[in-house]
Amino acid sequence: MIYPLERHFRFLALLLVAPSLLFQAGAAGAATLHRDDFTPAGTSGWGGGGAGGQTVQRVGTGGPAGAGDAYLQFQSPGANLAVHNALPEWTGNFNAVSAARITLDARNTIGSEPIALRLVLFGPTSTGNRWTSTLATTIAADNVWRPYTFSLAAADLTQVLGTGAHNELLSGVVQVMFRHDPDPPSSGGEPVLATLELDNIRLRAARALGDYNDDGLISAADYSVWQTSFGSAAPNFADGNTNGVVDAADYTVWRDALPGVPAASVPESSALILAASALILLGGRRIGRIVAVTFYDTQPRETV
Ligand SMILES: [Ca+2]
Ligand SMILES: [Ca+2]
Ligand SMILES: [Ca+2]
Repeated sequence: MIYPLERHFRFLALLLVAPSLLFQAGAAGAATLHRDDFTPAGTSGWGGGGAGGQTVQRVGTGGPAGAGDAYLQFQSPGANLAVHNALPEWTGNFNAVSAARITLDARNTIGSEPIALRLVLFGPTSTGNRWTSTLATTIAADNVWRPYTFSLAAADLTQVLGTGAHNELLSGVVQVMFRHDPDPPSSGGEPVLATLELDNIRLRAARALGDYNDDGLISAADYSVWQTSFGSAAPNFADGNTNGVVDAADYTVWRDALPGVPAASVPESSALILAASALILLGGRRIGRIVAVTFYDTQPRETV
């Protein structure tokens, strides 16, 4: 059991020793299984132009990173909007590589209709197994790049065609598609007048514990996210223990996830109490007040 005062000292000391830990932070395995950033010429296998006048093209500049950042542009003049890929990078056994989600940056240009975007996964041809996102993601026509995540989990997908289980689907994906499809989820999508722009389309494993900036690494950058998010009860990657608030326990989640940090170098409660006590002795009343503020600031949130 951690007594309230010890918990408080521990939190303060964690803050104070964190910079030394940051130098020991290293890279974990990258979680991106495949990424299309459209730097190469062409559309990287993404197609969808059709008889309705739709066009797909690579645009060389103006992506999320600004000048020089190429992206994919799909225009639909009132026909179905569906951009898809069947290259080996986007097909095969997703289970074997622990794929859990597809993330991307998207923009819908001003003058378009809002886009209700869903992921569509086509399973083995023998069973015609087809699943799509249960909830559509609205891409507003405001010309702003934003990041979006599309889950591959059974809980987030609806089977709209064929037979076969979700596991069969992910074991033999034959095509990945993003499609305009307002409610309810369907097997064929709907027409729309819109220009959908995409970049950084990534097939990814689940976000690792402690990866608070979702870059596939456990590093100092995640500590910064935790620090700036501290106390927030809004949905937040830095809520590592998923208790609904960014708190001291989430620091521990990050610290424990740091690769290559010997156990002896990780501060634990007894050493932290000594460190905090020494600081109080050295710093006198001013540090004592900081301790008190921190205590009353963090204690109620930890009980949420
Ligand atoms: Ca790009
Ligand atoms: Ca990270
Ligand atoms: Ca938390």
